[in-house]
Amino acid sequence: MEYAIQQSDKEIFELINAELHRQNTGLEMIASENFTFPSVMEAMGSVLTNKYAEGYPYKRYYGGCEFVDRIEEIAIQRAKKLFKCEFANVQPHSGSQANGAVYAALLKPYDKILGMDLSHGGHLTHGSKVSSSGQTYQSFFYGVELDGKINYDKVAYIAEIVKPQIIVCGFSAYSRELDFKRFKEIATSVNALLMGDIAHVAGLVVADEYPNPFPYCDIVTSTTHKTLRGPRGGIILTNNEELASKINKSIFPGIQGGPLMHVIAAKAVGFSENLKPEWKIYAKNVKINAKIIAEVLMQRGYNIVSGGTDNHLLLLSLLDKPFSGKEADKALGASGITVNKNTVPGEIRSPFVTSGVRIGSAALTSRGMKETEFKYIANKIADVLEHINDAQFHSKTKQEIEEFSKNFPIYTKAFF
Ligand code: DSN
Repeated sequence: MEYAIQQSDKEIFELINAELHRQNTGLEMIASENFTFPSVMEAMGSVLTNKYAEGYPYKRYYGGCEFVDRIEEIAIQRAKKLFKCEFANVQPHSGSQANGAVYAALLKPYDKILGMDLSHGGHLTHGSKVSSSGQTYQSFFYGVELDGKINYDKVAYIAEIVKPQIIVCGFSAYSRELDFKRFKEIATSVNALLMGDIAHVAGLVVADEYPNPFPYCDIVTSTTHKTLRGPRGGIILTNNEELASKINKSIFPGIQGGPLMHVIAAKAVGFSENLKPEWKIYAKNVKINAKIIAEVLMQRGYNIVSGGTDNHLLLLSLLDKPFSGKEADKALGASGITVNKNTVPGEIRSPFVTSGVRIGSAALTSRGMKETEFKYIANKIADVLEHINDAQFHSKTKQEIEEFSKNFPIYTKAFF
């Protein structure tokens, strides 16, 4: 037997292999997902998982940290180089932890957060009432207009009324560029700090394919696994030493315990990929491919929120169609195309049903798919939606997709 787990836990071994098959034979188009590098997975599966290292490099509460100190130091140096900033904390376990730590560092309970409305493309951690960000702090929201774009004059107007301590600019479902400079002007005018959450677009930012939040944002948070294509995790960046010190304390001992050293090593390995010249080509292709999907779907009579995309994602609005985002998600899933249902501006359905579908290009670009393949896929999406209730059509499409996917294998094994 090749792996210990094969013998010790056959049930989980088989399920992990089933997931490998699913990833290889379907089309992964969830905008927040990607296929990370085998080298990143090797670091994640390494002996580093055994090590406790509370604290920060060379200032730990445990012995035996001489190697993990160097690893974390390298991850920090690479993050700073990549994002062109002065301070980086690479310990957040996730993007949500990163955001929570920033709030805990810089706000008092009941202080005010102004963020993008979840149903307009924001994120739970930008003040949603079901998240601690909306329960510990008073949260207020700006959104998009019916054209799907942010109206900055309106953001300024809301900020003037609310007078928040922190303004969050960032999103999980917005396909246009953010004007970080304008956000900073608004934040300055009300004496607020500006936090940029670039979880979705970080991989494009580091390739200069999306505006850089620095020097405008006081703090920048991100995940490392979306367009950045590294391991699952978070980071916090800033140019302000005082904020960096507060944020470090907020991550540890504030809200986290022992850092995940295997993931921090994997972040370092992922950053080294992001620093290579090839990364710029990847990021460029991610954007080109997202545009192709949007163009084909519009040609096929579908509405794309804001009329297109400037990044890796697009939001298909089904408000004018006789079916919901949930039904579209289900039909596409049955056809081997994985997306997620998503609310759209002017939403008339619940967040569990929705009138939209969010589609991303990052993962399939990692598989080496290009213009021809993305045109084929976008047409398949339109075909499936035209046969929304035809289970036979879905299963025939799934077979075609499986054949098509075989030309773009992503992993030959499940364990690294
Ligand atoms: N779950 C992520 C997304 O899909 O955008 C955000 O946390």
